[in-house]
Amino acid sequence: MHSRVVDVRLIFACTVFAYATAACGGQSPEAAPAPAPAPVEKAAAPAPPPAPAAPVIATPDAEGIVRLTANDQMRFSATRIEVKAGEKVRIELKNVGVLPKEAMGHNLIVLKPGSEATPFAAKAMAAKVTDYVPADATEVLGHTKLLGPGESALLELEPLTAGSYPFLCSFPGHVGLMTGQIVAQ
Ligand SMILES: [Cu+2]
Repeated sequence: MHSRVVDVRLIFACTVFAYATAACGGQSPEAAPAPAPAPVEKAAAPAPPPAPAAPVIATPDAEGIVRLTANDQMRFSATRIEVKAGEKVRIELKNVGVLPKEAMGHNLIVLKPGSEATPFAAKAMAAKVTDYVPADATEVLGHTKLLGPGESALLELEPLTAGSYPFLCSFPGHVGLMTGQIVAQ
């Protein structure tokens, strides 16, 4: 017991000396190994950015209608709508939110293949009187009116040729979250 205390004191003294001169054990300061860095308390890793969500797919129901909803969280219920090429497309959009239309209205606009939803939405912001659908937009294949809470509308499109057709809600600020693709195949 006694010798252990002495040992501890010796080690302590040597450690203090080592810090003071870096020469404990007769090594020159240059030869002293760098003290191992104190273990750093690992900070909680920041949450990884959310992975791109897998598309939620919607297809026509038994009546041949794709049922899509939009909510107060600025989300469509599907981000990918799969239809058969060469068949008429019917998509029902229902606004299932409760917020007023002026604050959280939704529409469904389908664009021609190759069109970009974001620049379209930027143009559409100025078209409030026409429910955020610019009258002169040539890339629009079809659209619903702007829907308030509890409202729904049916959008019918002529048969699509195989391809990918962007869709979006053009209410100001919604395009970042409310876009998707209609895939005809
Ligand atoms: Cu919207």
